[in-house]
Amino acid sequence: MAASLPTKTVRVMGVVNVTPDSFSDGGQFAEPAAALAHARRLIADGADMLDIGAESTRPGAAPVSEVEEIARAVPLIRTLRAESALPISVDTMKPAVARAAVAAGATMWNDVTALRHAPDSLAVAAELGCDIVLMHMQGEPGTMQAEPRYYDVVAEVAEFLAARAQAALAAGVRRERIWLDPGIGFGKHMLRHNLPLLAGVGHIVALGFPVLLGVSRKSFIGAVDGGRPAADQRLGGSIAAALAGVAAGVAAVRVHDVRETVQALRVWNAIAQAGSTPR
Ligand code: HH2
Repeated sequence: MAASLPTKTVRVMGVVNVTPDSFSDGGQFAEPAAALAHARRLIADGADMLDIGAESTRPGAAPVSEVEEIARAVPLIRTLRAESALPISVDTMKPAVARAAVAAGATMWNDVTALRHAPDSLAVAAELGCDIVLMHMQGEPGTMQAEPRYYDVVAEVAEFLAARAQAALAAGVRRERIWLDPGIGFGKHMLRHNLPLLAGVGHIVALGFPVLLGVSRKSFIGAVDGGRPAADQRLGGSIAAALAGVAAGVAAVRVHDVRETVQALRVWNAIAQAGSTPR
């Protein structure tokens, strides 16, 4: 009898950047056909959800108009929704883009500004009724890496996220819709802030909302690895950092390399199950 595959309890969110300038995949999927093929590949590789982004958040990225962002993201979301029931997230700070994405079939709004970008962000989030990711970022994408400062990065990020969750609840977002994300790499010094924040991510989990963690291919991995490997040469470090989050209880990891992450989680879980089974 064939053994069944070990399950994985942490969800894997596959990243699809329909952008010419993302730091992580350098515009490989900017063309609609390439983005669709990539999304299908991530689903086949075992993604539990997809995150569609049409504007890069890396420092120095060119701003994208609302119209352009919708034109890049919405047809892809519509096509994917027609062929799959998988949860689809839209990575945007613009309420109008979130609204168009949800109308096309997205089920989650991933906002790196934690609903602070536009005056109507909170109200639109409540109205849409979809899942909402509230992410921590110090400063603005363009300048956030200039001189990030914290007294206690873990406490400050936790305090910020708790306050944004309260703001969302007060605006009418339902509690079970709220996700939190510490925003690794967003207004954080490469080693001085990202590493302690990852080490303390359990304090974010303890706030009582599901936590999404995005460490995949980020610069701090290159910095830890001394020689600054390029973004697509950071897989080992990405998996190590994701597993650190898993150990602390995160609910989902946002990754570029879905197949390898799913394998890592299956092995992680198989070991955990073996440890809890009487010998
Ligand atoms: N990281 C990136 C973008 N969006 N959203 C959440 N919730 N958490 C993250 O850590 C996060 C995010 C950056 O990665 P990527 O999408 O690959 O790059 P870019 O913003 O340049 O498109």
